[in-house]
Amino acid sequence: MTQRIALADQGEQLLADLEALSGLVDDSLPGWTRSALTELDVEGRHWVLARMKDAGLDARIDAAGNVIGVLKGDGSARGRIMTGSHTDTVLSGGRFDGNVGVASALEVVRTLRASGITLAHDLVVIDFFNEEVNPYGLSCVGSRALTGGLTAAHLRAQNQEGVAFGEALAVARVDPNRLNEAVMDLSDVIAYVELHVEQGPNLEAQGTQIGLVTDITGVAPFRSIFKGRQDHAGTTPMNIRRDAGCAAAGTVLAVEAIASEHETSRGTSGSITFTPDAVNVVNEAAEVWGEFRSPDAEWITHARERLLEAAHAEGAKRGVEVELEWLASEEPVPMSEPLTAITTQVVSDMGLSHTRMYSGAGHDAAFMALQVPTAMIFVPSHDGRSHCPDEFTESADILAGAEVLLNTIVEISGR
Ligand code: HGY
Ligand code: MN
Ligand code: MN
Ligand code: MN
Repeated sequence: MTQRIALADQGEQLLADLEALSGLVDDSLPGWTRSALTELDVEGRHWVLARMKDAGLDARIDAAGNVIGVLKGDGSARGRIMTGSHTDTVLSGGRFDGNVGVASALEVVRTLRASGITLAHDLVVIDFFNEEVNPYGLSCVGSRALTGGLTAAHLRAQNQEGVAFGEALAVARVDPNRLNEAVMDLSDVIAYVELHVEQGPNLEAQGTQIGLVTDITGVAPFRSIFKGRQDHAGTTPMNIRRDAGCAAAGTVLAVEAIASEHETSRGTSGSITFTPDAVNVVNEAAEVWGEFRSPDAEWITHARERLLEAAHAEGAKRGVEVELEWLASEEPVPMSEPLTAITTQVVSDMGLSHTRMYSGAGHDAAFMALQVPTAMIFVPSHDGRSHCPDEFTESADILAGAEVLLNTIVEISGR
């Protein structure tokens, strides 16, 4: 039975940090918005840098915009332990997604120092840059860069205005020509553990306090462009129109239909734009950005083929040209069973109810898991809501999750 270590100051500073982060947002939008590739996000990551330094970490921002702090161990064990998450948000998002993992990692450091506990291993705390899908269709930019997964093709990805992602990095104070300097040799990392809100309904529905993630969903984002002919809405007979908007709408419904055939699959067309987008004009062009998700890589492959067929069929019956490209797709990723067993033992010792579960949300942990033993700890999301202003997690659940993170790291380090 491990001796449970309680958070310093009962987690008061952790909650204060979350409150402060929720104040660094774009107030012109509902909910909480701190999009990557904005001045606000730069301010947010510099706030994290300062908090890391306040907590006694040797901290820096790497060439990919990741904020990285190191708490030296006593050197008696080889290797490093890593923990963290992200602090960027979706548009009109919540204040817990990502932030809970970064604020809790800071609390772990403060508690270790306040308790006079020196780990055997160095502890690396990280706030990953740009975890949420950006206007170039790319997510997990910082964790891809750190794990060597960011490619020149990613930098060429364009937004709806045709601007390449590599050009957009300047606003984030990231130099695309130096990204390779962010690649970290992870061969000595014995564990990466990420605390995150579940963003789904399961824990609260089951009345369970802690989720232990078994695997993280595969994601296949796409961009589709439809080109028809602009016409008068009143004088153009239906049978001679080349309505790009209708071809796009048919494709959106195809995404929904394909994903609805399978219990664990998800299909979302999150962004659709019409051109010229006027009430009395048949749209000449349309653009749909969306994604499929599933724990089953084979299903994703099959769904991609079917959507391509469906989109082209929607175009063909209207004389609309269709282009559909798949963006940075990711396979489903299993978490480390041995590491999850340690976390499970810690949670049991702490007397917290817990369950194993799949993550329908993507995470930086999915990229870390490709190279190092990785585990994720979930805490409940009220009503299962996330990526929306109603996203909410009780403070007591956050503090319990942070304490699990703390005791798991201490257990891994053999203290
Ligand atoms: O989109 C996701 O699943 C994650 O919240 N970035
Ligand atoms: Mn998110
Ligand atoms: Mn997240
Ligand atoms: Mn994440």
